[in-house]
Amino acid sequence: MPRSRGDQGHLPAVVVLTGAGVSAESGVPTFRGAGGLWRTYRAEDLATPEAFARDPRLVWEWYDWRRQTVAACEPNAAHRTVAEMESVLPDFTLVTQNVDGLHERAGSRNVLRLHGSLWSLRCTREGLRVPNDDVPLADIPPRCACGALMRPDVVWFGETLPGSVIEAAWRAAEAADVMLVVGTSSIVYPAAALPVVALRRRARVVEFNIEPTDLSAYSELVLGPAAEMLPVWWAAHRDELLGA
Ligand code: BV8
Repeated sequence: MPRSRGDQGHLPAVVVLTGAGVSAESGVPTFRGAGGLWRTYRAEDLATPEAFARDPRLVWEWYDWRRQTVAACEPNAAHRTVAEMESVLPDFTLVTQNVDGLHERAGSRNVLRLHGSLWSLRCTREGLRVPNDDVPLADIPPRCACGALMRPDVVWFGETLPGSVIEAAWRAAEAADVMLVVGTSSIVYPAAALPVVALRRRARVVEFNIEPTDLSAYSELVLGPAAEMLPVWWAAHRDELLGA
């Protein structure tokens, strides 16, 4: 288990980083796996500022379809386990690459959303953010009260992540004693750099995936569906992490 930081009273700092795989068993398509979104659509055709500038209606039709798909899904046991960890561990940080909102629906309260949210729209002129959970969307493409186009409030390829969010995630990774990496292909940066930051600080990195990734050579890989394996791992390690 994690190194002590000297004082005996120190309880381990635990960070959980999730990707699309944590929502797979809820029925939300992943991006790169079998049946993944990027298998059906080309990321550069839909998840870039250029794609939106070229055809905002097409991009919004894709996001409206994704919102409808997610709205029909429920959080799974992995999301619920993460929410329970947050409620009992004194030093816990959840960082997600997901935009589906299932962590929040499972009860997670403090979520560092690296890539934004399907459930927020942003005015392309003023930057104003508007929560919106209409499924389907009333208008496609939606417009702001000022008349300008609204865009999905997500981070597209080639766009920088919200500074405060990635900085908080980076600090948490640097301070982590234990990092659980759940359901991510560890391909997209800067999110994929977070486990490397934790490893450099000699943290214990445990990966939950149905197949190995580039991170697996440096992590403890727990093979199997997250909704099954994460609750089992938490039950086996809860006391250790609580310093019991
Ligand atoms: C940035 C939009 C600074 C929201 C997403 C060249 C030019 C420009 C940039 C780059 C470049 N080279 C690299 C970059 C950086 C680029 C990048 O990393 N590209 C990759 C593809 C190489 N990153 C960026 O552009 C980021 N911004 O760097 O800004 C900058 C700016 C300009 C120039 C340089 C730098 C922005 C990244 C965010 C992009 N937005 N989506 C949306 O519509 O969703 S990325 C997309 O991938 C999603 O957000 C998703 O979160 C993310 C990661 O995917 P995963 O979550 O890992 O999902 P995936 O399907 O890949 O994997 C699922 C995993 O789960 C698999 O391993 C599978 O085995 C597993 N699994 C499946 N089922 C289960 C399971 N595990 C457990 N249980 C199961 N049941």
